[in-house]
Amino acid sequence: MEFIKVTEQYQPAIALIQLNRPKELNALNKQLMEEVRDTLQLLDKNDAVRVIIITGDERAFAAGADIKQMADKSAIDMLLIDQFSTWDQIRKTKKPIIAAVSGFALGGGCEFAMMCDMIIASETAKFGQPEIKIGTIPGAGGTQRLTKAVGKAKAMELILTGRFLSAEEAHFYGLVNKVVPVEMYLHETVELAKEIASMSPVAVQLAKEAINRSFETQLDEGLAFERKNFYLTFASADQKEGMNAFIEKRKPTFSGR
Ligand code: DAK
Repeated sequence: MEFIKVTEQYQPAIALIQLNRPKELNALNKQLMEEVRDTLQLLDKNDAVRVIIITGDERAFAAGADIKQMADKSAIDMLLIDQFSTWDQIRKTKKPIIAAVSGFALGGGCEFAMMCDMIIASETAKFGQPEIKIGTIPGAGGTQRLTKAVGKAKAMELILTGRFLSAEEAHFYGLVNKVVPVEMYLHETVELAKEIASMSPVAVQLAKEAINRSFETQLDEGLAFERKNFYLTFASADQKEGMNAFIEKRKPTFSGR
């Protein structure tokens, strides 16, 4: 891998993907996103990994898609390169992904963080969709996910002006789960990952899938989907283990079956 670093830590079952183009503020070029996609597909199949963390470095999570790679492209070039299929595959990851964000999360970087399931931010994090300043608009979900996260008025302001949202504001608007001092953001993310990794991975996967459904369906359909996944947990050894452990007053050990 040229543009990412991957660390797998099986005790607890966590994998860390670090975006690694520091000089370019982790600008997301085509190859970097393909490396992320390939890694996520492998991690999704690896039973030893239960939670995935994606991070950048202190200065930047990612300052956007690589403007230098896009600048001279035509609409048809963009259509044929079809980077969206890579992003769509990333979105299909079944295991929970937590973004650990410090510094800039802009444009595609903000969209990438929002594609993750949760965000832990350092106090220095800055979120934004500044595409308007370079004559374009968000293309990887920014107009949809940011609006759902922060509401219409704030999303309009951010996307139409390109202004940045501080970590504190991002927390206020519900875009991020928690804001911590910069020296703590990775540690805090690992703590959250550990807690999730101690749960039944089957139940975690089914819950993630059901939550994501709420963005795509009306309530009736979403509730029916949730109900099916709820029934499905009763087919798992983990549900038996979890409920028996509660009754026997002991800690459950989840096998992922
Ligand atoms: N692309 C390429 N290079 C970038 C970059 C980017 N997005 N952001 C920063 N860099 C590079 C800079 O060019 C500079 O490189 P050198 O000049 O040293 O070679 C280096 O990183 C350091 O940046 P600065 O010197 O500018 O650092 P400052 O601290 O002064 O400023 C900044 C930091 C983050 C405010 C500034 O770099 C900046 O405004 N960056 C651009 C932010 C931006 O406009 N982002 C949105 C880009 S458009 C798609 C998926 C997604 C998207 C599109 C398509 N498909 C699936 C098809 C998303 C589009 C975008 O994200």
